[in-house]
Amino acid sequence: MAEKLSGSARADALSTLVGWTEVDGSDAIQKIFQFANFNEAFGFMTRVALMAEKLDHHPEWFNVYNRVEVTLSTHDAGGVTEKDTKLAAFMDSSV
Ligand code: H2B
Repeated sequence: MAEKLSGSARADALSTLVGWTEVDGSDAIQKIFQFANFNEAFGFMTRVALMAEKLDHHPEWFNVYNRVEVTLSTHDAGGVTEKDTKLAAFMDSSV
């Protein structure tokens, strides 16, 4: 099972990401993505969904029109693992 990231390994992993912040009160990271319109937002979600299935690692997310709010954590590990930072990096490269 993936191990929760902590200490310098966590800081290093998070420093490679753009715009992700730690969630208050839970071991998770979050980011709000804004797009030009619903079509762009849903295209992004579709690309991410295909990768999430491939990785067997799935985001918590909420979409209204052009906005996608994403929370990532590894439920099986109870916190942020390398699986989350990898999926976050993929999201950053998929906008
Ligand atoms: N996604 C996330 N974010 N965390 C998990 O622990 C997780 C998952 N576990 N997707 C996977 C599915 C697990 O439930 C299946 C059985 O492999």
